[in-house]
Amino acid sequence: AKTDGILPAQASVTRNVASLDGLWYFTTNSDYLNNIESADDLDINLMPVPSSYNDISPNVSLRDHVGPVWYQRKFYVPASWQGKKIWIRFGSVCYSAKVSINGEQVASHEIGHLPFVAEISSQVNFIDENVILVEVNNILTSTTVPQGEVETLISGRIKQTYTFDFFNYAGIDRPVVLYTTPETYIDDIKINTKVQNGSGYVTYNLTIANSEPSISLKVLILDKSGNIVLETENAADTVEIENATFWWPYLMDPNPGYMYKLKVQLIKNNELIDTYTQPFGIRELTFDDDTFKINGESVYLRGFGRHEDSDIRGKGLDLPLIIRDYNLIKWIGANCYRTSHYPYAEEIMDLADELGIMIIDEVPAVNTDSYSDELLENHMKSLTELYHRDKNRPSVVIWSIANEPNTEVSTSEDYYSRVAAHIKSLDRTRPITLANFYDFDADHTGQFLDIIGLNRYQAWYNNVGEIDGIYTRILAEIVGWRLKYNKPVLMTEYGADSVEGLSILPSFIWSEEYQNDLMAEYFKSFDELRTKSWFIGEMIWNFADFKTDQDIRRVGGNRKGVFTRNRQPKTAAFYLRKRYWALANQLN
Ligand code: GCB
Repeated sequence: AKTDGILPAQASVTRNVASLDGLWYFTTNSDYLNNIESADDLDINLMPVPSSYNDISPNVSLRDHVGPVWYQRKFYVPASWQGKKIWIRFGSVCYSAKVSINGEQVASHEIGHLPFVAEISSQVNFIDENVILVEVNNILTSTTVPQGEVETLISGRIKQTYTFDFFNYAGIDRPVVLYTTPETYIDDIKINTKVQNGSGYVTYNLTIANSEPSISLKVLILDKSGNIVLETENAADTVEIENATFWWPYLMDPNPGYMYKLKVQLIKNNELIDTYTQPFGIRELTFDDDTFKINGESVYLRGFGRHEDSDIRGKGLDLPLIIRDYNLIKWIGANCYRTSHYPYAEEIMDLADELGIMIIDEVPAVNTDSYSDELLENHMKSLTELYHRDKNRPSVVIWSIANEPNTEVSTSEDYYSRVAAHIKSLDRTRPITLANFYDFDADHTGQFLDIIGLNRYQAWYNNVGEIDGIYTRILAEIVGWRLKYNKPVLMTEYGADSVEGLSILPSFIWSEEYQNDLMAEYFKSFDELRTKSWFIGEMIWNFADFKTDQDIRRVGGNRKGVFTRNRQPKTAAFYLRKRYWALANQLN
């Protein structure tokens, strides 16, 4: 599959888009491949796209299925598409996909949560129905990102095991679209911005596929209201926009998330042959040993670790849910979250751009515990693909190259030096971090990072019940990392589980009171640290409760959310809201 030039499908006067979302035939049994419509290995042999398949059925064998499943549907291609290039684009398939059209394989892709496209012009027909079959496989091994292991249980059943703390949902979990481009088309657009004295400097670079000398270009920059602020004719350029409106994070400006558009037009013999409009924001990040700034102003991150997770649909894209989530993020006054522990849907990222929510954009590398060249290659591939997808997003302010890998073993040193060098070879405009779990004296990776990310569970996994030890211990740990590496430090995770409605006084673990009391002690240490410019933010774990694998430490899943899984507030949400709004008013 193609994973660069991965611009989202966009309908325009030169391009068509048709959705393939809806109900697809589905089976876990390859015997039905020639007659999937009669498959009876499950309840109903129809599966919604987009969705994870695991929780759609009451059937445990589907929830815990390991190995391939098949999705199939039919579609027509309009006759008016003849003569154009026809493409198919998947927002994500977890974990790997093989796509065939009318019996011919057109694409394969590995690593979930990332988009891929394939040209299918010569496989589709215009006279009859077309059949698409997608084989989806959820198996994780020691060289997939993330890692997992397949075991055979005493019953003979195959089980996927993994150490990461969220359910290994699988399926076609983001939209599938067909779209057209002309023969010569805009394949990619790259935009970088800088700010100086009220001006925005926009550097863009276009990739035009199958270009020829008779083709000329027009590049327009439009402001949010659609007024043309600039016009050029070059495929690559740096242009100045005077009195630009900068992209600011939520609550740092009355008008956060201001987006411009770069509109590209390809013209041949006075005729428009292709056009694509790329949104972008004008902002510049600066970072050094002591600070992290946006447009020259220090930013303090107040936010969450999150998950794409909800009842029934698992990680499937769900528009009501994502709007609800952003409403809650605004309500609570947060300005940031980390896409723990994998890239989130593009629809979610678009809203972050437009609302001014800063994103720590994380690859799917979570809990890596053994290193190999093959793993390294896949890990770097996930970063490359994430970069291609998200490079133009103003909301992405930090790349996270891993969550809680084993950074204690000496082999991690060489491995992360390469991972870090790889993302730096693609992008030097954004700082990089890693959410760390080990002690500073055992760590081998901080030297390669711009920002140290720390996940800490004082008074929960460590010293449970000892809320009065949090302040001293957290200060000591954070200052220890600072002294070792002399770099900005960010608390990427802290928190406690609570079951909504469980009230216990004096506070006791799992109660809402305990979660609140624990937060209060963390806040004390953060307030002490905030006096230093190098302590750049706090992100509670987690925004909402989420499903995990079965584990005696989990009650229907991880309950560290300040919201429940169906996005209602626990008492912690009101407490956090008070703090985040106070921070916003004080700092900005
Ligand atoms: C962590 C992990 C996160 C878990 C969390 C927990 O450190 O990064 O994935 O969910 O702890 O609650 O255990």
